[in-house]
Amino acid sequence: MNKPQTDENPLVGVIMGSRSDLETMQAAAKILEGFGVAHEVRIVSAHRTPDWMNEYAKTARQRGLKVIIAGAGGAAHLPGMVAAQTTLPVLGVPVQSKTLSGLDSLLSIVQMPGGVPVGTLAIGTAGAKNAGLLAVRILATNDQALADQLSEYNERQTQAVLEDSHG
Ligand code: RP5
Repeated sequence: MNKPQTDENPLVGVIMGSRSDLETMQAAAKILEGFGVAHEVRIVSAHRTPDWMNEYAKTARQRGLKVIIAGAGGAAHLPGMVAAQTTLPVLGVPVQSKTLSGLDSLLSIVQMPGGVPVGTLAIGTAGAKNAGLLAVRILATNDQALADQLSEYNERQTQAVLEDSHG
């Protein structure tokens, strides 16, 4: 459990409240891998490992991270509590919960008080995928090669839909 998955000098931290969130959050890691963005994947629980969460958030910038993607389900306090303790951009992914289908996760993450921003994505895998893409877009503001890769990604996506449409 909590096996670190770390590239050298990670730029993006993909963290989640539980191992049970991993299947969803792999969608973010897969995007980062596809774009060749160094990242790490960690289980960091706001409720079960609060000290570790504090340490992770407080040291993230000095370790060289540029963006944190935080996924959690149910009483999903992880993204907000991390955002409260770092000046890095934090992207929150509401994981689909069994009991309330992720509406609880979404509302827990999205309703932050003014002054402590979390960029909240859609519930589930689409949200995780888009968090990965947003992290790449943030990094691409200062990286032309990454921006070119994003253009190619968009072009491939468009072509795939057109091919589906025209047969
Ligand atoms: C949250 O509680 C986690 O993010 C997870 O989505 C949810 C349930 O966790 P487990 O009981 O499956 O470990 O902290």
